[in-house]
Amino acid sequence: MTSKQQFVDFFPRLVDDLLQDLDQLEALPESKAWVRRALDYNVQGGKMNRGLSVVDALAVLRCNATGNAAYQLTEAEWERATILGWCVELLQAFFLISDDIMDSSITRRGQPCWYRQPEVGMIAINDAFIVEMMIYRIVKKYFRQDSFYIDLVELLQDITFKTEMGQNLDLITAPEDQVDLTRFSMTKYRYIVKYKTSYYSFYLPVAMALLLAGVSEERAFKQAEAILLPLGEYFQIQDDYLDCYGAPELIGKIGTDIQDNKCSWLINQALLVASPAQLEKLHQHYGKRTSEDVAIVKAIYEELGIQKRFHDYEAESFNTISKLISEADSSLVPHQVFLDFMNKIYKRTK
Ligand code: DMA
Ligand code: MG
Ligand code: MG
Ligand code: MG
Repeated sequence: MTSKQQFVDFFPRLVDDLLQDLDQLEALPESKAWVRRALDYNVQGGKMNRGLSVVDALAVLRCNATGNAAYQLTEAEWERATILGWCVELLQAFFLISDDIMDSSITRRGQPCWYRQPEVGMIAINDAFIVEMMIYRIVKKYFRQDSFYIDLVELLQDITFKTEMGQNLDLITAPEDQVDLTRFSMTKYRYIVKYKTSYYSFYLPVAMALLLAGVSEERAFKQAEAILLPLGEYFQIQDDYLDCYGAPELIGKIGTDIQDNKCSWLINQALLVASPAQLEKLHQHYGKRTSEDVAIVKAIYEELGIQKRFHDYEAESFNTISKLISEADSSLVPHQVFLDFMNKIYKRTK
């Protein structure tokens, strides 16, 4: 497993690259200072699971390809995987800056959301676009000569588009001041989550590692997708659980799903088992901003044993995904790639 510290220590080098690149645009010192601050504020400080997974997955793929279980990535291999890992983290920052505006969130990674910084406000929208373009500046600088360059660019664009469509459905299913719980269903939930979370958080890092490892077989990518999308669903269900029951000091953010009228796993589970009287109360109090409304919704979750339902789901999902992994064709993608990912997130509290 790669050391997180080494990965983190590489970031300033990329920031320097990116700022140097701005010279081509004759960027003024104040612009460069702004971009540096936006990058420092929004890209660092997360768990970095997504970025680290590119490095970890490449390490497993190289062990497998060389037939040497103790194979260590060369400096150059490590660096290329680290660069792409940071590209996933930049993509994540781009999504989170905008997600926090759209979700009216308060904190992220233990500090105020970027758009809530007094001097930032809606400038954050353009900052999100800038952070997104940084990905392509980096990819161009480091991978333009590679035969997979266009595949990599198309992969990033395709995954970004999928995420945006997922975010769109997440948002239009949760209109403000228009609570209609009949809009929600587990089917819709699964669709939202697959697109808004699983592709970019789980499939993308492994797909990047496959490209770096020189894998071009479509079947390998399909195999990765078949396991990583369910794993992503499990991850987002944890995210929804933690939104309500997680400790803000640990998750670094304050939950807003109930207030935001979100089609979350918790409300969908509640809708499956609520009595007519409980349903009526949920209709009345879900998607409202006052702490009294939120408390009533949480009390109904309690009555319905939603926390226990989650823990049961978690155990069951671990079994289902472990089975999926064990049945996968390891000549396409070694099982360890998926097991590493699973270990990073199983029973997480942050
Ligand atoms: C996460 O949805 C999806 C993206 C693309 C950021 P979310 O709003 O549940 O995320 P969070 O709980 O981190 O705000
Ligand atoms: Mg959000
Ligand atoms: Mg959101
Ligand atoms: Mg969430």
